[in-house]
Amino acid sequence: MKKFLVVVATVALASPAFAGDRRERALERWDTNGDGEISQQERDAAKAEVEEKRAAVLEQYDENGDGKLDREERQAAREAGDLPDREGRGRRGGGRHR
Ligand SMILES: [Ca+2]
Ligand SMILES: [Ca+2]
Repeated sequence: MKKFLVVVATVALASPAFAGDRRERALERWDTNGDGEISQQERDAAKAEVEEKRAAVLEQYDENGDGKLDREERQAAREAGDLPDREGRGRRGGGRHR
């Protein structure tokens, strides 16, 4: 089963829909040693960075203190440029729920 997932991920990354911008930008941003691949370590670092940013944004924009950003709060953050557009749109296959 795990192997199946790896195959799917590989195919997805290799397909034109995924091969372009997104992957390149991920590499540009997170491939810190420049070997053209995101290693587990780099992935962890990326995840930590994203989490940290998310936590900071949350802290700043969670007006009603419920621990998450509702639509209005998220919009405020986005308008201020503190929330990347692609976040909160569920484009990462529901990855925003963690
Ligand atoms: Ca690397
Ligand atoms: Ca809130």
